Amino acid sequence: MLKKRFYITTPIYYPSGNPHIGHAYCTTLCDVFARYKRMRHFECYFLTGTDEHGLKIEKNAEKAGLTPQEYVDNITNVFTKLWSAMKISNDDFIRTTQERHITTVQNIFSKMLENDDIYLGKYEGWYCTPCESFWTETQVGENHLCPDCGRPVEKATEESYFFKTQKYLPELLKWYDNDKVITPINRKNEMLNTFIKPGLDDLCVSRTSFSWGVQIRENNKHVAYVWLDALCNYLSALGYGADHDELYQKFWKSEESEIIHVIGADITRFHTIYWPEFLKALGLRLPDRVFVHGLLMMKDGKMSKSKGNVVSPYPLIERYGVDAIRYYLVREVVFGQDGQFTPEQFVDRVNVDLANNIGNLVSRTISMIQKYFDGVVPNFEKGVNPQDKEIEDMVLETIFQYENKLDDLHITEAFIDVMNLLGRANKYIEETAPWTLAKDETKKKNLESVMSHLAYVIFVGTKLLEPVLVEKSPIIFNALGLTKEEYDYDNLKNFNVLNNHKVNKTEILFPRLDVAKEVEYVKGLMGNNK
Ligand code: ME8
Repeated sequence: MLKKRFYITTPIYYPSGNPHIGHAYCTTLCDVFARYKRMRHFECYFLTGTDEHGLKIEKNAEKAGLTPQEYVDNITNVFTKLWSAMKISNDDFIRTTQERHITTVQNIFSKMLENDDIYLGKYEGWYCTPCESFWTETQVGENHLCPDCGRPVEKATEESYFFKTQKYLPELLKWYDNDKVITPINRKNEMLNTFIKPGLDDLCVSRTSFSWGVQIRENNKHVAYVWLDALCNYLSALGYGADHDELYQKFWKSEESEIIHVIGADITRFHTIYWPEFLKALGLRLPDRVFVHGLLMMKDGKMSKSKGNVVSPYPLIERYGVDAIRYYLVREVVFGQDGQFTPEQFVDRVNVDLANNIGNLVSRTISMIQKYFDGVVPNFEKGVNPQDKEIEDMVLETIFQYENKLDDLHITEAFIDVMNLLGRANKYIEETAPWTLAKDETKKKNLESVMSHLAYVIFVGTKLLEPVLVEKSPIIFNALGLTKEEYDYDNLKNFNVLNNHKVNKTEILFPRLDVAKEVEYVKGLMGNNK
């Protein structure tokens, strides 16, 4: 069934330190998917937010001499400011300290208790505070280190509620039968081999040793385990169980909605084992896809707040513009694999792809149309020059591949195809040598065709890049003389869209960077996350 609606979520981040480029990576990916779907006239709901409860936050707040609420208010503010600076188009921002969320978690907990999915027991095990995760003896090994983050764990014993993980295991495995639900597929195998086959323990879903959490109605000594609390955000933001639940009906309940969670590899277990089980316990449908992206690493390993090796996106945005950062993130880190942030690659991407491939193509084409045709794009005619058919076919093939790849979440590859199309257009200029054609009156038709083909390829390439290049694409459309109605996605395959349009000179779209100087500058930012 072709789904017409699209619900996409980022993880809700811990406001336990300022956001870094790793968070920006995940949020940008989701933003690009959301913008792509909207561009194709899907009804889309894009959610992000912050995960504000738990022991780690409570401890951090104490250290800072603030109440937990003051502490999370401050940092959440930094997150929302960053998203607006990065032109993130989220439809909502959920905070787990909001009343709407707290009520939903309490209702969900009550429902699970009523259904006998949760029981009261005693917990003895190892706890990793930074990850807010319990581990068994075997999982932490001899050295008592957290299997996720490698930091020391602490012994914990307390009365706790437990979720019966075996009860919904058959349904979980049925969901796993579909190879698309967890992408890339090796993540699914990892879950099966590491957690499911050795035997899933019941999950501890409440804590009594601290109070900064959602209080359980039935037993006020307990707060909900922060992961149960956090995962419910995907429902609470839609108004699940509330009086006004239109969004829930539209984007979760309706089979017409495609539900996609984008997460980092560090939190796969929660999203692909416990979350689907919680949903089954509530009798709800499961997400269509959980997309696990790789992590952005630094030379000394995973970029993380506690290691202090993080890069803040702000100074990058200020110096290079938001499009450069967005493009780098989407293009450089192959979706699903870990990527390494290096200043050299960053500067290279801006120069090679943005300044040369796009910027140059646009400015050369506009100047030539002005010089040879008084700024008016000649009418499009097919197949005049020997290379024209190849260009026409390549445009249609690129659009086809782009849609298939983005619909299947292969984001990096989709944008590589678009860059290849623009690269081909640059080569087409060299091959057809318009400056030579212009000297020969009998070659006028050839020259017209080169210009109309170039203008059209720029339109298509820019439209396909629009979800990434949010600032520069309207400038390019304007340079081509297109109105908003004309540069609608539905016009993408209309070869004649630019006929007789008056072009305008643009500013320099992406200034070429001085490699040595800018590499030094970016190096200076590393480790500085203010
Ligand atoms: O885990 N590279 O929050 P969190 C790429 N609150 N992405 C990175 C990254 C890196 N170096 N570092 C972080 C939590 N991320 C929970 C989530 S969801 C119900 C609760 C991204 O602040 C990546 O998407 O630790 C990762 O999964 C997420 O931030 C974790 O953010």
